[in-house]
Amino acid sequence: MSATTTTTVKSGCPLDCPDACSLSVTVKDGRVITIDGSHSNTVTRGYICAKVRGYAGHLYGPERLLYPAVRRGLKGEGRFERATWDEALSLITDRLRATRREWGGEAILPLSYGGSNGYLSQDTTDARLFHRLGASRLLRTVCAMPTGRAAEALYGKMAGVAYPDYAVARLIVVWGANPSVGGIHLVPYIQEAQKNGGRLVVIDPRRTPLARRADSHLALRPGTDLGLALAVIRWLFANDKADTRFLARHTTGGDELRRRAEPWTLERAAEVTGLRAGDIESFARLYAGTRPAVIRCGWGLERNRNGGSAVAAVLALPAVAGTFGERGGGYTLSNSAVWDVNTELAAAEPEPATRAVNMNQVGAVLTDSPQPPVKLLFVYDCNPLMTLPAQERVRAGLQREDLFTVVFDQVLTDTARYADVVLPAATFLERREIARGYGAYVLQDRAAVIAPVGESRANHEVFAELCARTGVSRPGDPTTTEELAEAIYRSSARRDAIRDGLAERGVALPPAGPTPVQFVDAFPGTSDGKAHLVPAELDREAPQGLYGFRTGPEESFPLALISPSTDKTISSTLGQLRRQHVPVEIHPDDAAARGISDGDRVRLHNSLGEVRCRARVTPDVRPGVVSLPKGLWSHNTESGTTANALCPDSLADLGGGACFNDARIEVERISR
Ligand SMILES: Nc1nc2c(c(=O)[nH]1)N[C@H]1C(S)=C(S)[C@@H](COP(=O)(O)OP(=O)(O)OC[C@H]3O[C@@H](n4cnc5c(=O)[nH]c(N)nc54)[C@H](O)[C@@H]3O)O[C@H]1N2
Ligand SMILES: Nc1nc2c(c(=O)[nH]1)N[C@H]1C(S)=C(S)[C@@H](COP(=O)(O)OP(=O)(O)OC[C@H]3O[C@@H](n4cnc5c(=O)[nH]c(N)nc54)[C@H](O)[C@@H]3O)O[C@H]1N2
Ligand SMILES: [Mo]
Repeated sequence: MSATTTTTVKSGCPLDCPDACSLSVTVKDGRVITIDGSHSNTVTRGYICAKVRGYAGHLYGPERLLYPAVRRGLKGEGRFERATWDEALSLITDRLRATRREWGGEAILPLSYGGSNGYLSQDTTDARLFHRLGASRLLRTVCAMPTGRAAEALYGKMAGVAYPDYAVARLIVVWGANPSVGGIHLVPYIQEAQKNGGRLVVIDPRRTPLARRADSHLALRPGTDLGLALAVIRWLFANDKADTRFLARHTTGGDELRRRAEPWTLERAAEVTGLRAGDIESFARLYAGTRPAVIRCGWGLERNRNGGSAVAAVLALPAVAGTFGERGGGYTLSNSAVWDVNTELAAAEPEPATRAVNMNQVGAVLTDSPQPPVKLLFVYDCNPLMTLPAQERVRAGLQREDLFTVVFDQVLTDTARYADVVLPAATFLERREIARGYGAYVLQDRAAVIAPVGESRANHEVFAELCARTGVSRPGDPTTTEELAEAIYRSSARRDAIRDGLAERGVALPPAGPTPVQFVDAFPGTSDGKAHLVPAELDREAPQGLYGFRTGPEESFPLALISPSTDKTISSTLGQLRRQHVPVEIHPDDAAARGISDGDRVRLHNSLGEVRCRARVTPDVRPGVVSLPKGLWSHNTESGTTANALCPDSLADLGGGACFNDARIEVERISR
């Protein structure tokens, strides 16, 4: 009889979510049995989402990659033959070298995004490898670029209102965010505020769970937030509700902002947003007259042609109305910058000045034959076929016979089926990881909970080995897990606070005081410490100037398609566990006009592609808008294509950001 051992081990979730939950993992005989929340991260409060509770399905499911493999079938078919790590890395090394020799380093394109949000597994030895090979640089633009540009220029990425402080707010505005799926630990604090008489306003084209419980749900047309925010700003100035003292003392650009908001009368905003002028005015009045008032700005509003200006206008609101300076007042966007980790320093490798590729346009780059062409694509920490816009262009690129594609992932994704070589990656439970929240104020450094499943290996180890094999390693490079962790901490301006927190509690918590209060103990990180309401750099960057509202090119498709997050996946991560087909949501009026009933098969199409799936007829989306979630896999629709097949690869006004929520399509019933 063999003795069984069961232990409970602490971990921290690094997946791409604001909350960064602290975890308690039960391990029996080296296998993960259950995963639950702990209290180390104070906002986790002992509970976590169902996705991560079911993460054992990701660790041990049939899609898990257990060893390296080399393609034997056609691209896309998913037929591979097992190889050793040595064979796979030799093959990759040869191809990296040959590509560089024949076409130059820029013919190599590393493609990575949010799969592994941890500090150890991204921008460490991977950056070193690709930078030193002189590879094309990747502009990581699919998410958070417009919000990041706006937040940095206006406030220098000032720390935001902490989740627990939402409980004391008297007005909470949830703007283009859906915390009920995308950061669940904010929700109880919002409920607490409501229980204490606080008001809730939700600004979203869909009736989200919070919109149902809100005092006011402003279901605007997607991509029109700029008009709404400027109309509120105009109303505040016009009705003597602007905080002129605050504006004079703590901001620049207030007068110019007022001038730019001037055309946005309630009537014009109503026309553009599809809201009633009276509802906009009521919201403006409520925001002017309620304290503390906090805005939770999400990412739904950034993903369109005016998204950057929209976010800037939303972030300007607390300055104009003067909601800063008290607990529960101000705004929250991303708090990722508060740890001040300098990844370039940590990797000991500055970015070279090689060709920069906007990842929203990878499909075009792979198919348009730029000089030099991309001949080697190295995909890790992302699933581009399912998460980039213009899916059919991406697919056409991945199908190119003369493209050598490496996919380094934990599971056999739809993208991995197109790989020439697949490499198995270790999950955060199989290696050390340093994970920080971008909503919750927390940083956790946790050791492996189990041994690597199969032959999977950690990113930083594999890229360090590729550095050595390609001959770009240098003496003194931080390379081992311990050296890299040390370099990460050393690069941070907050290293002492982090180290003390980790030593005392195993987690590092808030950067200042109990939690930071904006303009009391968190101030703008701009050059002069003021909020810049019309920053010159954004004004230069936005095609029509900051706060300019771009319309057109004229659309020939009548419905706006949005693709929000769901509680089943994180982007496309864990999508292999969601087996069912997923329907598109359409409003009863739009369905009736097209003879579509609930459950009918429909075809969604525009000039970029098509999706065939079922229709769910529901008033939860506003008329004129259809919704098909982000993060689907090919098995989730009848056609094997997803919303991304319909998403344009055009760019937002700031940061080269994605326009996922700026798609126009038509929907038709498929006759049986
Ligand atoms: N239609 C539409 N598309 C969207 C969006 C949208 O709103 N609408 N949103 C966009 C947004 S917000 C984002 S952030 C992007 C995200 O897009 P991606 O960056 O592609 O993210 P995921 O789909 O989560 O894929 C991450 C992959 O990394 C793998 N992975 C996880 N950890 C590791 C690791 O340690 N090592 C390696 N090698 N691999 C690992 C996972 O298994 C997973 O397959 O999608 C974007 N796509
Ligand atoms: N469960 C789960 N959690 C996640 C993720 C996930 O995929 N699943 N993704 C993670 C990632 S990568 C990110 S970036 C964050 C994103 O976090 P959120 O910003 O909360 O997520 P989204 O679902 O992209 O968008 C939020 C809301 O914006 C709405 N929306 C769409 N277009 C517009 C618009 O033009 N204006 C306005 N006002 N609203 C609009 C959508 O209907 C949606 O309800 O969440 C993270 N957390
Ligand atoms: Mo994201």
